[in-house]
Amino acid sequence: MPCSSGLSSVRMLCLAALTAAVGTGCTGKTVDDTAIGSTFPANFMWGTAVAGFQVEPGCPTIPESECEDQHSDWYQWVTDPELIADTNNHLSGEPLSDGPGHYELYDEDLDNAVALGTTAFRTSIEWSRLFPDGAAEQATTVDELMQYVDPTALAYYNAYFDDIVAHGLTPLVTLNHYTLPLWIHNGKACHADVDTCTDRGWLDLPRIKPAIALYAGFCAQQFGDRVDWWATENEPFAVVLSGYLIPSADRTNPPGVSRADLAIPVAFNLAEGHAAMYDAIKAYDTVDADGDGVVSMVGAVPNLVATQPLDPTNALDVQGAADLDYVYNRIYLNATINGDFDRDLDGIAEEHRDDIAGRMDYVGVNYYTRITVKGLSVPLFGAYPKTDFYPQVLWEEYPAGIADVVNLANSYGLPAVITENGTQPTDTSGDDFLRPHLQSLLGAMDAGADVRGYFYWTLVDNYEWNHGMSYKFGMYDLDTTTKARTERPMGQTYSDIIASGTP
Ligand code: IFM
Repeated sequence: MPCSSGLSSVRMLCLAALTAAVGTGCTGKTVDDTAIGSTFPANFMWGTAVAGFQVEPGCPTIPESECEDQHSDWYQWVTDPELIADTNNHLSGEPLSDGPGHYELYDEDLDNAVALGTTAFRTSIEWSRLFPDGAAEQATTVDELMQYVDPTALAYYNAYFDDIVAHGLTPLVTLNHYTLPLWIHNGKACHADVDTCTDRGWLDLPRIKPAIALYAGFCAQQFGDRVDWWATENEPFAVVLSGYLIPSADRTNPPGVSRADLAIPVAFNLAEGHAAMYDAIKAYDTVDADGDGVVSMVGAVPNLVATQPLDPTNALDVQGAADLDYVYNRIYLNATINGDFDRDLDGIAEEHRDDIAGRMDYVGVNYYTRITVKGLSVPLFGAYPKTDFYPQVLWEEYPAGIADVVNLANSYGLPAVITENGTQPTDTSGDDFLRPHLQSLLGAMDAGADVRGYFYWTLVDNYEWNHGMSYKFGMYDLDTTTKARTERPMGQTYSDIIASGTP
């Protein structure tokens, strides 16, 4: 993927610019010298991050029917022959069996995480693994859900969280890392006709909100004795952009449609989903797992970008950069933290929701990139005034921006956790990528930023959504045939930084 783009149409450029974060190796190193000499706090969470759908498949001996969760919208999206055959969906068609097989090999992966010196581990639970069929929708309480749970999945997660804790790793658990059960979101049917499909996922708020809240409450009830750090939703803006607004070669999420009239409501439905999950976790996680006096820390995980005007002396560009920051970074945070809903994206929140506000204990920040924009005199999406930007420089790794995004999170009065930051490592990425980002992060903390942890994306090469295994972000390289993991040179740099507390 290029650092800058000469794509001719506004629409094509935005397709590439606004989809989910994928860093690909362009550098814009800025090292904050104030960080040199200071150290990260002793209790700082050092981790790596994975997600169930991406890391579980590929078991060496467990049959695919158990190793792969075959009941999610994403399973359908990447395996359905008709969807794959349609090149507009940009699906690699790579079999999930090429994945790392974490479902079977998680103990080895946790050993590897410990070998790096990490103290925490971010992973996710798959809703469709616990509740593979729609019968679960008959439950009206968390306790009733137990009769619909898949016992194999429940046993798996219990053993999994036991093992994470036994490795001395603090779990940070995402409840919704994109995937939804097929019974609540039939991405193929909605891709074919989003107006008439019946299992509509985030489009059907009255259905998904209570269902996802019960699922969250169930997880909190079952696993809260080992988990204190919860993340409700991963990269809600990516769900919106790549699923409903501008699916592209960079990322297509199911249902992969281009409908601004649906995309914006989905963004606010995700905010409502977060709040419902937050309340359920608070009600059902009653155990302080690590004995630090805090029973639960519940946040969401937006992917935040650093934004910059193409020409800082051009008022339109300056406004465009500010508006990209508003739409990409702030809409969801304003809604979930302050209860302020700006449904027409005009910069003014017409609606305040007390039933949504105040439901965030920390902001999980996925940080990958800076986007440089040209301002537009008319909005890209006519009905939404704040969409008056035209991305020019894309996927630029920009270490200084990590300070910008934690300061943005802190500006809401909340601590930040870097829940993802990563690259496709080369032999020099320890010095080119990791150190500069962590120097900037430490510089921000020296200047007062409240940041509780850093999770590198990712531990071992995994299934990068529509791209399959072709994107390799791992601290550990994966041999897709033997499933052997081999530490990349950046791993040693990470270990050194963790051991010394100094980047
Ligand atoms: O692999 C993804 C992850 O699932 C969400 N954040 C960005 C990563 C790299 O693209």
